[in-house]
Formats: sequence, C-alpha cells, structure tokens
Amino acid sequence: MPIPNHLLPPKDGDYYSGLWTNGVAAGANGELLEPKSPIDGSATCQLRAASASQVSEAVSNASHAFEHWRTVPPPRRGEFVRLIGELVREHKSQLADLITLEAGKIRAEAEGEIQEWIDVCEFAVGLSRQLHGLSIATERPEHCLIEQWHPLGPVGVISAFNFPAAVWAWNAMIGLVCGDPIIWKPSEQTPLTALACNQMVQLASAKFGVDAPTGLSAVVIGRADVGQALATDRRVPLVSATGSVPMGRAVAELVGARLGRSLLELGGNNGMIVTPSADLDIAVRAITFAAVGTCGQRCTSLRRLFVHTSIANTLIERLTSVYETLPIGDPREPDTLVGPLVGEQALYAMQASLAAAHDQGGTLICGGDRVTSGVPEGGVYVQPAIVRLPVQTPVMHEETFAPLMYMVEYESFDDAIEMHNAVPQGLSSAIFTNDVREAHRFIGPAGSDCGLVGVNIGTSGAEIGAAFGGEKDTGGGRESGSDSWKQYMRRTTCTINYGSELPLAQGIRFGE
Ligand code: UN1
Repeated sequence: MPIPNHLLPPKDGDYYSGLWTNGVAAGANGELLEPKSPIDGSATCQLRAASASQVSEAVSNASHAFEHWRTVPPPRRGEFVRLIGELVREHKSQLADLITLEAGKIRAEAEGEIQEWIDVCEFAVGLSRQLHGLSIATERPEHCLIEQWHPLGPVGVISAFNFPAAVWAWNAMIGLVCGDPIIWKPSEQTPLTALACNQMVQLASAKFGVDAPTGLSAVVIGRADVGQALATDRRVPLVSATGSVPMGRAVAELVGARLGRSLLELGGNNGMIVTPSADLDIAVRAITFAAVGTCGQRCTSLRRLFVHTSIANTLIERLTSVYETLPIGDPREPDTLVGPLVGEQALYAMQASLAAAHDQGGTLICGGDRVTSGVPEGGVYVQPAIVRLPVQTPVMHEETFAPLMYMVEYESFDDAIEMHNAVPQGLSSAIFTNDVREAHRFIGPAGSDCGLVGVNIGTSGAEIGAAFGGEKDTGGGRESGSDSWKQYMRRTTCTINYGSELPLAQGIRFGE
C-alpha cells in the first residue's frame, strides 16, 4: 500500500523521527522501531523512537508556547482549530488510508474516525466562544463573586492503536481552544498516523501566523518509559490516557504522586440486554456492528449479551446467519466488514479466552477460527465468535480485545441488570426494549452503572458532542463534548470588593 508521502514530515535519512517538537524533528535517540501493518504484516516504516529523557525537551517547548497561547483570546484559538478542521477535511481520504494501513480498520470506519476529528473541530470552534464561568450571589455588600476558567498548561495525551487519530483529536482540539499545548505519545503501532495528524497542526500553524507558536503540538513516539516520563513531569498538569487498565493505573499513580490531574479512558467490557419486546431486526444489526466492527477492537465493542430466555434461540439463529456471511478480509476492499486483528498477540488472547470459556461450560455457537484463505497473507484474520454460557463466568469479567461475544440467558430483568453490572469495567452499555419501564430502569440510578447507556442502539459509535468515558476500572474520565472542556482549564474564584468597607465573610469581626 503506497504511503501518501505528502502528508508526512520529511524523513531523517531512512527513518522517520519519533520526536517532533516546535515543528521540527528533534534528533530522536531511542531505539529503531519497525511497526507492522495488520493487513499483511509488512513494515509500514522505520522510525527512530524518542527516548524517555527527550520528553523533557518537548515539555519545555510546550511550556514556552503556553506562555503566549494562554493570552490569545479563546475565539481566536478557535479560529486556529477551524483551520486544522479545514485541512483535515481536505486530507480526509489520505488520513483514513494511514489508519487502515496502521490499525487495519476497514475503509468506512477509518473515514468515520477522521470524521470524528472533523466533528470535534467544529465542536471546539463553537466552544471557543462559550468557555463561560459563573456569577455567584455574594453575602457581602458591594462585592462581586465570579468564577472564571483559564488555560491549564501543557496537556499530555497517551493514546492507543485502535483510535490512532480521534482520541488524540478529542483531547487536542478541545485542549487547544482551552489554551493548552498538547504533547502526544501515540501508540508505537501507529506512528505515521500520529505524524500526519501533527503535520495538520503544523500546516495550520503556518497559515495562522505568530499567534500559534510551533510548540503547541508535539509528538513523542516511544515505549512505555516515554509515557512514564510524561506522567512524571510536573510541568504537565493534565495527562489524558486511553488504553488498558494496567497502563491507566500506572499513569494515574505517577500523576497522582505529584498531585497532577489524570483523565482516564480505559478498558470496557460492554454489555447489552435484549428483552422480549426488542425489535430484533435492528437489534441484530446493532449487535453485529458493535461486536464485530473494528474487528472487536474498540473499547466500546460489545462483549456480553444478556438475552431473555423466550427469544434466545431466535436471536442466536439470526445472529449466526449474519455471522456466517460476514465479509472478512482486506480492509482496503470496499465490501469488507471485518478486517484484521492488530497482531498475533491479539489472536492468542482471543484463543485463550475461547479456551477458558469452553472450560467454564461455554458452547461455541459460531466462529473462532483463524481465516487463511481469501485474506492477505501475513495478517491475522479471524471469524468473529459467539459463545453461549449458562451463567456469567470469570472469563466474562475480562476484556478480550477481539471479536468475541459471550451470550447468557436471563429470566428476570433484575438478574439481567445484576449480571450486566457485575464486572470491574463500566464504559458502555445498551438495552433493546420497547418497554418504557425497562428502558427507564436501565438508564435510571439503579440501572446500568456505565458512563455510556444506550436504548435501542449498540454499545459503540458514540457521538463527539456528549461526554465520553466510563466508571469503575474504566477510570472515571470524560472526554470530548458536553462540559469535558473544564478538565483542560483551571478554575479561579474571584471576589471583588468595589466598596469602601471591608466586611468579612461569615460575619466575622476582626479588630474593629
Ligand atoms: C475507543 O475505542 O477507544 O464510541 C474509542 C466509539 C468511538 C470511540 C471509541 N466513538 O466507539
């Protein structure tokens, strides 16, 4: 697959640099990386990683850029993000090519991911005129009490391979209008996408002029120690991390130890309840997209299905017939719906979970085998699997990042909710029902314990306008829309005395 070179920064000899700060390659001196395309296992590029000690340089440049950027009026910062959005629209197709190459996403989903970036640009532009505080009633005469929001400082973003552009964009576009420079540690699996994203910001910077310092956007590509360096640096007041629970825990501990802020979007183990009144036509479509889309490699992918006994066999039959005809293969082909897993490790994890489910009394309903014919050689392709279990067993408490969905029957709605909530993770959830009582119980305080709760939709594919994130082991963070922007700013409570007396709060008299 030819890499669209005009999108990427120049190479340093044979290698791409894994360190970009102040708009230039800054002599990365870490190990040499050769990421493989999930499509066919071929090397996508050679890249010299940044070393942990080089993170400090990117943070210094970002801190310097912050000194100016925080003083630029927010709507003008919005103008900068508008320019980025225009460039992304222009390069949508080529950016999507890079996502397909590096993450193995099918075309429609890769374009959808870039659309998510465009959407969040538009949201951020509007937001740039709405970073509002409050005026609060004060108990003192001739006083004024207001809350303001100010830029926070350089924001560290750690992201995963499966959303190599959008997750950074949620953080970066919002952070930029809030007045914060962004230092990004992307996955080592998807460096070209990250470099191309950074190019868009640099191009926008060049158009925008001096108000947008080049240090506003940095990329530091490297191993876990690079993320640790970012998490440890006191000059980075907020670290937003998306990925596994162990990674998030490590980041939170490092950031917490220095009393910084972390924003975590970690694993999901998402469930759906399908009730007797469900519209099975749309349920089957929603389940299929949520369970097999992105080859089951979204944090919002559907992994646990709780189906009422009265409709379990019908639903399983309908799902099986859809699963049997799923076009699996090269994600570049327009008809493919299921592309590759990211690599061999993902296949082993899926096989291990299938074996554990079998040992725990599960029956394989369909799928689970590696596909070797009709797919590009060198990639890891699998048939999405459904396993039926008599009860929710320990394997169902774990997130397996693959197209593997467990199904358990229920009789009472209370049991379904209890099983649904009985896992450590709490990202996304859904119910299919036409019963208004069930729907409201599920979205109510004693219903789903997740951050994302859907009725008659699947668990994946959230819009950018609302807050995105989840509870429990998912980490509690909220990114993207709604009031998530507040995390990228610091709040000041200002009390202004415009009188000539000095009344103290709480009526205290002090030496009068
Ligand atoms: C992720 O998998 O980390 O809701 C993010 C969704 C996408 C984002 C997924 N908008 O499925």
